Amino acid sequence: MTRLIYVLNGPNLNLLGKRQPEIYGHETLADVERDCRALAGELGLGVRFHQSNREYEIIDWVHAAREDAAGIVINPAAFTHTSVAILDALNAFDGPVIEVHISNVHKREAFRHHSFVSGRADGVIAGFGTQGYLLALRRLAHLVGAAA
Ligand code: DHK
Repeated sequence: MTRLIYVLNGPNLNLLGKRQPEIYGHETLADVERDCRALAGELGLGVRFHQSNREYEIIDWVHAAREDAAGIVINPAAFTHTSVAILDALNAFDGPVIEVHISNVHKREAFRHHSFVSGRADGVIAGFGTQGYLLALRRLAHLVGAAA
């Protein structure tokens, strides 16, 4: 059975590749999605990939994940540092959650050093660029016992 992983992306990540490339790199979110799908196929995982600039949509996808997902990769972007609501939604999800940040948030402004989501995440990846998503999928494949 293919295990389904939700890969959720927060605000401004639709501009990945164009926005502050010195921090977030030159890859677009479409590139990230393509690479996630390719790796997921190798790992025996399915992927549902979403991005939104609206907090409630991310919350709704976490609720949807309760129905059919084995795990979640989430880059909440700026909501990382502000959203108790996303934390609460993730607390209502039973499977493993990996939090990803493209940049090393700890090397940046002090307001980026705190994450509400880390209070729920089973692992946190920061500063590995967009490769962080792939590392997160590999970890989830291990945690959910994927076929490959
Ligand atoms: C992305 C953002 O948009 C910021 O608001 C976060 C995160 C960091 C990232 O590194 O992926 O602070």
